[in-house]
Amino acid sequence: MASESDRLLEMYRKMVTIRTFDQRAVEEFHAGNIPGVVHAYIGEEAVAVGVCSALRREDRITSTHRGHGHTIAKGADIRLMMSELFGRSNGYCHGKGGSMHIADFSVGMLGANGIVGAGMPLATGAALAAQLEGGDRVAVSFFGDGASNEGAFHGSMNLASVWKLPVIFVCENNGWASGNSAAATLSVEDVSVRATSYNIPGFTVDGTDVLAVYEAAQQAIQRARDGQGPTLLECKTYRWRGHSESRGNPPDPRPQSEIDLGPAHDPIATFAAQLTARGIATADQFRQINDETAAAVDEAIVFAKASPLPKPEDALLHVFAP
Ligand SMILES: Cc1ncc(C[n+]2csc(CCOP(=O)(O)OP(=O)(O)O)c2C)c(N)n1
Repeated sequence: MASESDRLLEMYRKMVTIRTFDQRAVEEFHAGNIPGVVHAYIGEEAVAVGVCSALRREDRITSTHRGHGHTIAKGADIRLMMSELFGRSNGYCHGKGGSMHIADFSVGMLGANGIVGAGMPLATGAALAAQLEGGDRVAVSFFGDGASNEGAFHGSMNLASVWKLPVIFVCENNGWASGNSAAATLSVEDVSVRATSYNIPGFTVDGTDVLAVYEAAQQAIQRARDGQGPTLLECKTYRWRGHSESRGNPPDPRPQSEIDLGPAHDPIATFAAQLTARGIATADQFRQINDETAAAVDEAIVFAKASPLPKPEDALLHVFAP
């Protein structure tokens, strides 16, 4: 079994992998090498890694349009992810899905999703499946503050509560839904208070502190495994980039002072400081992990670029279920 230090350093490595993957994806997108759209997860790494580190491989998650972080945290292969972003036939969806349609059932990642809020009923269904299967698997749904205003959020939470389903609803509250601020569009300050309406526990944690997220997730997961039903866990976080990297977007409406809050609450720097204070790692060890991660992401890009594009005659292949 891995030691406590190994486990924490693995969490650090995952966070750096997500950061580096998305920084490089943003660069490649603006160089014109990635078609479609990319929603960067930069700044939100502690949420995906805090929650997924408390899960087992066989637990299931559903993700969002901003899904690279969840997918990496759950253990997907970054080479196949990068190939999918580049639209190559070696990608997770044979290059036909792109950034917002990556799934890897082998690690319990049921899919990113271009439809805001659509992952919540899917995770609720996965939790129902887990309940029917017996055992103690759980499901997690990641979604944004904007999605918590959707009907899918309320329907899923209600049913999950009534049937005591083993699902954890993880709201990544980055304060914005595309160009709309949470302040202008949410009826509440903390999304977690909405749990009261569904008679389930709701918590708000600092989503830039991976250990705080991990501990809260662990409690919610244990509750679900014990058959006590769902939890709503809100993680307050910051989105460093604009809503998406798509070309021709309107300018970011956020004031610069607000954009600056992200790097001022850098979850990776925070975690590195915590690990250093606990004597778990030195600057050299962090540097080594950062270098190894950069090399792995570079290699994923080389792999993607060397992979073939899908053939026109295969356009209808893998599109319909057999
Ligand atoms: C059902 C639906 N409505 C609207 C959109 C357009 N849209 C894409 S992302 C987004 C904002 C989502 O905000 P949030 O849920 O807070 O997630 P974040 O982007 O902040 O991670 C919107 C409105 C969509 N894709 N699907």
